[in-house]
Amino acid sequence: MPEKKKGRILLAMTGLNPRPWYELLSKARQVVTEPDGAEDPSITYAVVWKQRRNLLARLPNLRAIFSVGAGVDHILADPTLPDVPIVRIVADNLTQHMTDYVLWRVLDHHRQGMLYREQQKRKIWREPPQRPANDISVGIMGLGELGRAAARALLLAGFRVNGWSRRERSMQDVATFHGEQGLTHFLNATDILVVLLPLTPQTTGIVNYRLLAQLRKRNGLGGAVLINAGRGRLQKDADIVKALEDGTLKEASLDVFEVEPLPKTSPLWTHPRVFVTPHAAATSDPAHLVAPMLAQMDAFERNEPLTNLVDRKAGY
Ligand code: NDP
Ligand code: OXD
Repeated sequence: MPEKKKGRILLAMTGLNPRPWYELLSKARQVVTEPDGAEDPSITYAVVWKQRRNLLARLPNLRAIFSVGAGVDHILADPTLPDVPIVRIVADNLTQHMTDYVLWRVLDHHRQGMLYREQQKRKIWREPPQRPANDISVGIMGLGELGRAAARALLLAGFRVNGWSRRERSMQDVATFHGEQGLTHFLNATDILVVLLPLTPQTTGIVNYRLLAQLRKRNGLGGAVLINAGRGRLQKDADIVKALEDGTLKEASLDVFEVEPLPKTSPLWTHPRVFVTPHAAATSDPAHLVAPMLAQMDAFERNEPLTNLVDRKAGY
């Protein structure tokens, strides 16, 4: 039985199955999925994914909000959010999933997976020219927890790596750029663009036609490639289709979309040079993430500081 004196958790999720989270959290603490009224005084923590607007606004004893994802745009979208600390996921398990996804997609584009699948369908025996990985520059937008881990893996696989961040960053063997002033230089030096940015007012719609047109197209891939595993609203779906059609982009791997689930009418579903995954690049696994979340709550109750806090002003 969970100890009664430990802070109680409100588990508030939409679009995600709360069951496994509930089962694991409730082994250690009392958990409810609905507050007992808008001003329920018994709630100490909220564990959330796309919580209902207004749900947290008036809970008088809420001390911290825990995101079950690395991204927190789903939390900050609520204009009534109370002013309490927000903790996000930073975990080896999630980072490894994302690193796998990025490596998988970069290697598939680099080794012409789309072309070979098409050739196989038509029983064509033809070998296109090959370029070594060190002739390809992968540019990562977002050099945070996930971007840096992906960069390390790509370097080990032999690629050249560029990184773009908000503030100036340095990373061994990575050419780093930052801010608006660094963006054009970063794009002009990038063959395969990997987007691992958070969604904020500054990054919304950033992956548009104008940006894609600045990517380098001199590589053996026959054109620039886009991989977006950040957030769907970073991109303009229609601009990606246009860029694919006019040769600005050769191929794209998209894990996230402006509207999710991706509407059945979207041309991205059937585009021959688009690889679609359903926002599954790095799934939050409660079996790995609940224990550290509970440990943070215990530490907080011993007056230790919370870690992996969101900077609300920066929006991530
Ligand atoms: P971090 O907060 O660790 O890193 C964010 C990076 O983006 C930082 O380098 C930051 O710059 C940079 N950044 C933020 N705003 C700007 C800006 N305006 N201009 C330039 N750079 C900017 O986040 P994570 O690496 O942990 O996660 C990144 C995102 O990945 C999440 O926010 C989420 O949206 C997405 N995600 C997607 C998943 C999926 O399954 N598809 C799974 C998990 C996460 P600086 O270094 O200067 O702070
Ligand atoms: C996340 C996600 O932000 O799964 O962790 O999208």
